[in-house]
Amino acid sequence: MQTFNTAQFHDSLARQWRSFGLQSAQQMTQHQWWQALSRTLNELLPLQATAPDTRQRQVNYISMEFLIGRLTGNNLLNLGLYQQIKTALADYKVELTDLLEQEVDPALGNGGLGRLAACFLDSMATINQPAISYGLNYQYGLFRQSFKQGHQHESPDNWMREHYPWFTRNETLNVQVNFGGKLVKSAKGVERWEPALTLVGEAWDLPVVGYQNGVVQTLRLWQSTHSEPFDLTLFNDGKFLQSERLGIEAAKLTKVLYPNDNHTAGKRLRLMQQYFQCACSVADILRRHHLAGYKIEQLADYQVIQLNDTHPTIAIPELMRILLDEHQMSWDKAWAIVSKTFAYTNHTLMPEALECWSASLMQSLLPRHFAIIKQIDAHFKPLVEKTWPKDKAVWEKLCVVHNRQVRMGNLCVIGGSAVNGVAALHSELVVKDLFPEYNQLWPNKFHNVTNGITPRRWLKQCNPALASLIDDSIGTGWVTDLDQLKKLEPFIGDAAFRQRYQQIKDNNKQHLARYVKQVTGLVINPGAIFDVQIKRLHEYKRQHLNLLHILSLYRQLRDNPALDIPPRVFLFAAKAAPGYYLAKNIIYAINCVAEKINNDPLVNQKLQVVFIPDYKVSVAELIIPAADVSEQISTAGKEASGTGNMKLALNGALTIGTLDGANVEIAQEVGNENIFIFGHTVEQVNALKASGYDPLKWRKKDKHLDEILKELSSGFFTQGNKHAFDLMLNSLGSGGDPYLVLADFADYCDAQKRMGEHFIDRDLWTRTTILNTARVGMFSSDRSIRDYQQRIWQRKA
Ligand code: B1N
Repeated sequence: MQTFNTAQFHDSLARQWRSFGLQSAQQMTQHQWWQALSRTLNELLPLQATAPDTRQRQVNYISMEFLIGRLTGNNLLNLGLYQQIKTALADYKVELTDLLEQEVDPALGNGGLGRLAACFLDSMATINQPAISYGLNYQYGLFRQSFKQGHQHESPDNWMREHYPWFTRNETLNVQVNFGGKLVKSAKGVERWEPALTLVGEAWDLPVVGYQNGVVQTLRLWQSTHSEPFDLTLFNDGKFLQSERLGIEAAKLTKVLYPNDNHTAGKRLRLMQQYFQCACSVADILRRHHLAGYKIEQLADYQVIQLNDTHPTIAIPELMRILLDEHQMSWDKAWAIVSKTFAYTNHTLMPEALECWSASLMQSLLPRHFAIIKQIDAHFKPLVEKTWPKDKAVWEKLCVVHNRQVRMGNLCVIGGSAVNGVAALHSELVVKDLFPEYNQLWPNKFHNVTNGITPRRWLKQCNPALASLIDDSIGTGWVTDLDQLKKLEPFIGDAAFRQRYQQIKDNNKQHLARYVKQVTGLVINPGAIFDVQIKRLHEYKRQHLNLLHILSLYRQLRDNPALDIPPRVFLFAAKAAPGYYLAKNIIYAINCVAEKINNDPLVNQKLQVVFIPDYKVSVAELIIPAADVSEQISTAGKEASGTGNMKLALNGALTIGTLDGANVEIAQEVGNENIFIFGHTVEQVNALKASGYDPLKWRKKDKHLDEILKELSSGFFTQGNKHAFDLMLNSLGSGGDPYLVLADFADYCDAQKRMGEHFIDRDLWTRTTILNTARVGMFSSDRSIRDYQQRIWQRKA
């Protein structure tokens, strides 16, 4: 808990309103209040920083994405100042919760991968694992989403980073980054890189506040500029546009976050972003290492660089380049350091997400790095040759550069000391399906670290009523030791506790219903089951399977309006990558079906469908505490982990899901009777595919399903347009249904039915939801970070 100096606080606040040109605090707008409060807190912070423990290796977490969400409320909570500030502001007649709503929601990430990085920041600071994290300071975050006649519309997310009050620009940390040009041979035959372009990386720091422990770490986001962004001579000659050309060109680099999730597009600018981020971060890591008084040879003893997927892989040849070219180290000595320093987390098995760069692009942009990568291959070859003599196929699979492609996953495995997957099942598949031969070479390199979520944001902050019920029941220790939630189990026998728990859920549902009314105009029934699917829109996540079940209920209700089922509201929230037309078509289909159902008086007392626009962290914070049912219905083997599944279960939603990703472990923790599992398992999926899966056969043998699909192509939902859902329907038909939607349909409907029956017994339902909260303690990101410490960061190489 921080000590709070009221006088200092008011002084600092006064400096803020004066800086706005105002005469008193009362003249501030709500937005200025948020700015002023945040700047004030940020100014007070560094004094509270605790020196890191230098006996532990420091973690350098590099990620292209950090989906941090709003910071002011979270920082207040972690500082332990929430109540005091609330009271202090009340003196000015300012309501803290209103003020916190003024904050933009920084969207510097796409989905699970970026949000995981943000949860890890919170946990590393909270358990005091010395760490610094590196990313990019995008001018535009993930696009904002709205719907026009049911279609997704994207607009730029200009989140005004220049005025974000939590940033501190650190001018002394600028880094120069080179691109392009060529390699020239010196007289001694040594190759030297003569780059064609040099950019400057500026360091923009955000504070990462540990939970009530005095620790403040840094998230350093690099922003691209030019050392001479403006040419005065050109300007004086009247060439105004040209005079700013260099600055504008440089700023392009960190202009916008690529909006793809689980997909790679192979664009030149993206590779430039990756290298820019890695060059700045590696330079900064070495600067800090030298500043601490250590020798370059000791790098791996004091630093570990954790790569969040392959996106920052180019850091590996970058560190090699520096050791070889700037420190004149031998290859073997440099390699020994590099391969001990890096560790890699794999987040996906989806082929379209595995990064491959064209060799010619890499060579033209980073000629020295490309040469180093080829040398890495050359040094690796003897080991492969020794293990699989004369086996060309194995070598072609394991080398980095093949068919004029540079395979970043291979580079990570060869160049790092550890590889981990993000859930037990996923880590098993990483070894079995992706890297079996590497596992044969280096069995000790491969690990599992199951993902986690921070209980600070995903329970204490987003669901304060449930958090205080837990505090009252078992004390406050759970916030940093989530396993303590187990102590809630005996309370399922306590009727008063159950009633309070249920009341909190009901209140949260009413709160969400008000938000839905505000953003969509739709009035939803807070007494209904709130069944939510909130995640990126992707074919493998199968939002269209959910849609088919909704259509099944719709048909049943039309056939029999008296059908005795509990009322249900299906809530979706999801963004589709702008170029992903199939995903956009699924959004459109859901919106069209929603429009029809919500306006059909025959069914709309029992069935409603909402697509909440512009899904982002702050919207997740509203939906999750209000959810009754959590849809985790990806095709088995496709979702590496999922983390929304953990947040929802923690907040008392029951999962309906496949045996995929972390669902497997959630089922183990909560017990099979407290979760609704359905669908083909990984083995069954593989067998079905091997035997030649034909969706038409599945459609033919299920009349109900056939009718639903027919109705979708009848124009019934689209004012006669029979082709409106062609993309989605083709994928389910002649497209071969690659994610087995039709094969899992019947079992899914059956699980949904069981779930509806469970809901009717309200007391049983409440007991089950309490057990979910009580039993998911292992999914704290504090536990994930401790696993990283034990299995990867503190392991002696
Ligand atoms: O990473 C999350 C997992 O919980 C999810 O299951 C997984 O889908 C997600 C390329 C990705 N994997 N790969 C990406 C994101 C952006 C991009 O440009 C790939 N995201 C995941 C956390 O482990």
